[in-house]
Amino acid sequence: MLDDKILHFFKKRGSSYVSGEELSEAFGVSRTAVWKHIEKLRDEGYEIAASPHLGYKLMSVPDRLTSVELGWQLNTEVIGKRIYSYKEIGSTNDVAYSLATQGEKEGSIVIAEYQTKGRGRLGRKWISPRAKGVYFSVILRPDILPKDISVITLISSLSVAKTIRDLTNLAAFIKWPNDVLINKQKVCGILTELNGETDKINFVIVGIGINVNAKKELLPKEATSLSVEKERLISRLEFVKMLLRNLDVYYKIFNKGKIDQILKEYKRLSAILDRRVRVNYHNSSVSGHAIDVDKEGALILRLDSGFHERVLAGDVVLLR
Ligand code: BT5
Repeated sequence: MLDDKILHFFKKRGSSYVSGEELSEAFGVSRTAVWKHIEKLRDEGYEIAASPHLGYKLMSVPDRLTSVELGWQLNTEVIGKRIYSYKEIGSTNDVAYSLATQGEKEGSIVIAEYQTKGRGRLGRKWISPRAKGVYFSVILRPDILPKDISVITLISSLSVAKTIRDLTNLAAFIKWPNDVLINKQKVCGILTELNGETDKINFVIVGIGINVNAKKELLPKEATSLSVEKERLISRLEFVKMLLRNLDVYYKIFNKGKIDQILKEYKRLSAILDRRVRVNYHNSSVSGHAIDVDKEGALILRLDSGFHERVLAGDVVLLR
């Protein structure tokens, strides 16, 4: 798209002016056509100064999650090497899943400003207020067995909690297996889906939803957003770029087999370890003391009987 090419041209120039003539020559279009594209970019929220003698200069970019903005100087090795961005989508997980089925490379992401069919686990809904949050899915092809898939959710939740802490200083904690909380309220949910056979993974889709600038009224009762907690708007663009870099780093550490290092950081940010919890799953539940998370991402509970139980999935309720 010419708009994207013009943006790239501006970005490469940094803070200097670009003349209309230069742009028209570079892209083989008339100066009027260049001007029309500049107007279109302005309509999208880009602030572009125009001077009769000097030409155009990019002053500021909108907080939009486009592939051009996200990919600019992202500098990751795997995660986000290719970015598919949408204004509206059913579910980013569904689109990522179908791309992966067609052979899409590991690390590609699908991101959208709005989801009409945002999903949680077990057919639950994920509310995705338009342009207020971050909703994306990453395609991974990890060399692990399907039974160890929880470790991918573990890496992802750690990356989210770390990003929140680094960018906002808010005390984000991870609620096993797939939530991130601030002040005991859910700010992020993760949906990890797998395609594979009993002993082999073809690909994994990690869907991450984060409430960034949504007001309380737009969210479910027990949810919060970064802006509600921080009492100011947060740049979604900055947030996603930082998160993609953190995911890239932790996924690399994981691929080097250093899961111990990840677990150490994870446990420090856990909202449930050393607490009494109930885990609900498959129409039943189990209560106990959360004592550990193991290398496969499973939760270890100490039951009242003294026995240890290894839990692979479920919904955790903090008891006290
Ligand atoms: C999750 O499921 O928390 C996983 C959510 C994953 C969402 C991402 S967005 C990008 C990608 N594309 C998708 O379609 N999905 C992923 P679960 O643990 O089952 O929690 C679902 C429950 O969280 C719902 O039943 C609500 O109670 C609550 N919920 C829904 N929307 C929420 C929101 N925006 N913030 C906080 N809680 C929410």
